[in-house]
This record gives sequence, structure tokens and C-alpha cells, in this order.
Amino acid sequence: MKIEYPFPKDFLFGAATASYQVEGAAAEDGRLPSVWDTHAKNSGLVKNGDTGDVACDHYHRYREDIALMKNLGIGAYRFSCAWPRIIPDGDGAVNQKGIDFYDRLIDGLLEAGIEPWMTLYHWDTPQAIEDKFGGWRSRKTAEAFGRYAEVTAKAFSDRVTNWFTMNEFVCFTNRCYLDAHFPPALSLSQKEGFEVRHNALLAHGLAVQAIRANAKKTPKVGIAENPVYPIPVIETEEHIEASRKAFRAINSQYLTPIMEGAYPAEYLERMGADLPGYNRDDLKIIGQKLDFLGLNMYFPLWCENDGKGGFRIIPFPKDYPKMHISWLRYGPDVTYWGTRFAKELWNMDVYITENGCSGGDDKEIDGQIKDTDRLVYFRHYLRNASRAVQEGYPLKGYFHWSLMDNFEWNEGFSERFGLIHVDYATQKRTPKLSYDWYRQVIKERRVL
Ligand code: PNW
Repeated sequence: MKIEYPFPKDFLFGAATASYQVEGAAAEDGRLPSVWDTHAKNSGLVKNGDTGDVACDHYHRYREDIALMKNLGIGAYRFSCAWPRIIPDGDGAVNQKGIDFYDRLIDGLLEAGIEPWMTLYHWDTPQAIEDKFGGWRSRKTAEAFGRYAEVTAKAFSDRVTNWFTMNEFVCFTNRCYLDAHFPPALSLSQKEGFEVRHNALLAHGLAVQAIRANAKKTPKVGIAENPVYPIPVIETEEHIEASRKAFRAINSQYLTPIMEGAYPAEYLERMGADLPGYNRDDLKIIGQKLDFLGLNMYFPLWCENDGKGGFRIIPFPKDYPKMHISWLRYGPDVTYWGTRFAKELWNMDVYITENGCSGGDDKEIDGQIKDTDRLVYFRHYLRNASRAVQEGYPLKGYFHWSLMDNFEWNEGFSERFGLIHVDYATQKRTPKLSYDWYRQVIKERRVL
């Protein structure tokens, strides 16, 4: 029997980037600094002092990038809109030149037959919002975000149908205000942490309302969230059940209120005396039904039944296989189990909004990076995605992270996630072997 890993005709293949990571043109056409500009320059936490000032210069080279996307054959491009381009001081005047850039990008994509999928927020809060309101510490930031979503929906919804409000809650809440990792790199109290998360969730809900109220044609609204993925160590009912429980429990700070409109009791109990007062009515806004669930999928957590009706996450052995970047443990099963648990818990259409890896990218033959490390990763994560589709789970599309090498946050340019190599000295783009592989997969609609 020949085993294939097919994808149906209407399965959407795409690739993703984010504004601060690729655009550059940091001080152009009225854009003011975001918290990431400040962090890259002043915190000392970004490797080699790298910044997104120029990055991939996508702001000027987007036409060339669209041509590369067209040649790749993707049906959709997931990119993010920079709040500090659209409303540079966060809550004041709208900057027409910022809107003009995304107009050009969107029109170029549509001309190339590629659907624009827009993320409203991929971590680049206007610095002014941090300075004036304390960023996500304040409800005012959520309100300002709602207005930014309204402006954006009015400007682009005649051509953009698919929207993501936020990218990865944990990366702009806990990692910024509790773990001192990302800007503004603070270590606040647990109580303040809850408030930060609550305000961010509220901003998501206000944005969902703003998009739906202002869209010129019926929009589809979702998020691009990165929960952790407990995977059953053995595919038997007892471990599957334990892993599903773990999936909901461990991700309860974000996905439960968004998908169920309530904070789970265990989470509130865990907060204990640190639980601040909060507006219960906000949960109706936070928990509005979405059109799809976007999930970023990278690494697994191996999980087993603990024999007491609960679950146990198994720590990684010392030499567990991982990709180039230190946190990226290999676990291709996440695309299957992530989709399946999301469907079983919340009955939603799922898109994989990010999946990919950084590689050594150090083997060049005849002018091409032969990234067989990325290839083996990509092939097996996609096989598991195909498994989910074949078993009837509602996985509707896949976006590879990333279209091209870019500014990898605190790792600067030292980690390369692209299908396309970028020479930052010359801005020359060169497709890697994995680009050729993905192109053929898209053409034949099966994993090769
Ligand atoms: C995502 N982790 O971030 C982001 O959405 C992208 O902007 C980023 O470039 C990409 O994944 C690769 O890192 C993550 O530590 C950052 O588990 C960190 C983690 C996961 C995702």
C-alpha cells in the first residue's frame, strides 16, 4: 500500500512575517518608535545590539517579496500591521502615509493572486502608549487598541477578509511584565500580571467588535495564539484523555476566557490572594465567538496519565532533539494533536498560523542554502497536519514561519527562520532548498 500525505484542494498554504521583524523603515513616513525600537536600542537584551531599523527592508522591497511569494505558489500571506505606523502616538492622529503602505502591500498581493491575512498586533506597541498609560498595565491601552482596530478595519476591510487580533498573548504579557524578557522587561507582581493579561484579553475583544462593526464586507476574525501542546506519550485513551485535560488546564490564562468567556475556577484559585478585582462584564467582550482559531505550533510537551485521574508533563531528557534555537524541541505530532484538541474542546476551524524553525543554514552548494535540518522538520510537521485533515479534523490552512529570515526578537539576526535567505549587508534574497520543497508540495498538494 502506498502511503501519501495529501491535502485537499481548498487547503490554504501560506507563509508569515511580522511588521517589526521585516519592515525596517523605522523612522519613515511618520512612524514613531514602538516598544521594540526602544528595547532593541537600550535594554542590552538583544544579541549583538541588533535592531529592526532596517531588518529586511520589506517596507521598500515588498514588490520583490511578493514576486517570491507568487513563485512559491502560496495562497495567502500573513503579515502584521504596525500600530505605530497607523497611529504613531497610539491614541492620537491617524497617519495616512502608514495606511498608504499597507494599501500598496495589499493591492500588490491581490494582483499576485495572494490573499492578505492581517494581524493587527505582533508586539510593536507604540512607545507613547507605554509612556502615557503603562502599556498593557492599563485599561486605556485596551481602549486605544480598540480604536486602532476600528481605523484599520475602515481602511482595509474592502480588501482584507481575514483578521487576527493578537499574536501570542504570553509573549506581550507575561514575558514583558513578569519575566523581564521582552519590553518593557519588568518583573511586576502576580496581581499586576493578572491585570496585564486581562487588559490584553479585553483589547482582543474590543478589536473583534471594532472589526465586525466597521468591516465593509463580512470579515472572518480570529487570533494567532501559541498555547503549549501536551502530546500523549502513548496513543491510548488514558494518555489522550490526560493530554486533552492538560491542554485546557495549562492554557487557561488565555484560551479559556477567549473560547469559553470565563476564567476557569482552577486559575482563579491559583491566583489566591493575588487575584485583583476585575470587571466581570469584560468576559462577554473577551469571549465573543470567533470565526476560526489560529494556532502557532512549534514544540511539544510530552504528557502521560498520572494514574490519579490527572496528568503529568514529562521533563525533556538532556539530549532531546532540538532545532538551532535553544527552545525549539522537535515534536512533529503537535500539528495533529493541537488541531485535534482544539476541535474536541471548542469545535472550531483551525489554521496553523505559524510553524517553522531556525537552522544552521551553513551548507551552501551552488549558491543555495541546503537546509536539510529545516526540511526534515517541515516534512514531518506537515505529515502530521495531513493526518489531522485525513482523520476529518477541521484544519483549513498552514502558514510557514517564516517567509524569509528576519529580526528574531532578543536573538536579533542570529537566528534564521526563513524559507528565503536574506543577506542583510546587501538585502539580496535567495530561496533555500526548503523553499523549493514547499513549492513542490503546494503544487502537488501532498507531502513529498
Ligand atoms: C513566535 N518560545 O514567537 C513569534 O510569533 C514570531 O514572531 C517568532 O519570530 C517565531 O515564533 C519564532 O520564534 C515565539 O520561547 C517566541 O517558546 C518564543 C517562543 C515561541 C514562539
